[in-house]
Amino acid sequence: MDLLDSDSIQKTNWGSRDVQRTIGSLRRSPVDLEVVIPAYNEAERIPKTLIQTVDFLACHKWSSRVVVVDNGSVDETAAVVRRISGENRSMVPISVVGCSRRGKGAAVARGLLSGTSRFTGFFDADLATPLETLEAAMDHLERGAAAVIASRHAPGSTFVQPQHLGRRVGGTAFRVLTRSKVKGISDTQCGFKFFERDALTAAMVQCRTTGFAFDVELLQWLQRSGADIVELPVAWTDGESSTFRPFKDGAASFASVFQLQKVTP
Ligand SMILES: Nc1nc2c(ncn2[C@@H]2O[C@H](COP(=O)(O)OP(=O)(O)O)[C@@H](O)[C@H]2O)c(=O)[nH]1
Ligand SMILES: [Mg+2]
Repeated sequence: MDLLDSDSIQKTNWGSRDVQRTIGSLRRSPVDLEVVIPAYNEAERIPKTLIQTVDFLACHKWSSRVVVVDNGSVDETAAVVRRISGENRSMVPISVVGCSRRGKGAAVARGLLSGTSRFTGFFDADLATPLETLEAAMDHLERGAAAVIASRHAPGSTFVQPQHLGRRVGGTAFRVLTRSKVKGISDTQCGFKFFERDALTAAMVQCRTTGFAFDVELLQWLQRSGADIVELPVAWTDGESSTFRPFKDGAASFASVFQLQKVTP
């Protein structure tokens, strides 16, 4: 299933005939919206997430599909998703794809770039951002926005369940660091972002960040292309368990942003 990994995505000449043929063979049946869920050791919480997501999507006018991207899970994430996909009788299909590169950013890039729907985006497996946010997001996209991102720090946003103190302090420092890189955006890291495909592809193929900080680089490239990014305030609930390791992933995220400053001054 994993015919195109993120390494290839980053080094690829997207215009070449061979690549276009490969992409053609990867295409899933056409839908209006593909929802990507990156999943790392999510065997426990993904069943509920998938059921709630397809039930929600099935009630809307847009045709849609859910694409779970699993890379590096050591639990049964992929097997659990395949089982639920097989049992799924909804109009909204569920696919699972792999990705040979590690990291949330690599997984999201893999999921987003392997589709063809007019609109696409991702959210985290813990559904920390309410699913209903997608209605407002699609509304903006259908009216011409290039990207719609959920925000925990835009005016009007609330915390139903806040993160613990350590994450809040780290998050504040990260926001200060990224403020000059992504202008006018109050929260680059909320795990809920949706896009118009052409705008997304042009920005995403430039991205090199594979870890948790990939959003910063993606938003930066979108802004450079003049894309209209809408920030939506949300009522956010911190997930019970997080795959984010504060020291390892935190340090890597800060390092990625410093690196970004060097590469794209
Ligand atoms: N495929 C993939 N998904 C990841 C990876 N790291 C994190 N994720 C997913 O990214 C999302 C991050 O959400 P979460 O664990 O709640 O992190 P937090 O909200 O930052 O605390 C979840 O859906 C994770 O399963 C990874 O290396 N690969
Ligand atoms: Mg979370």
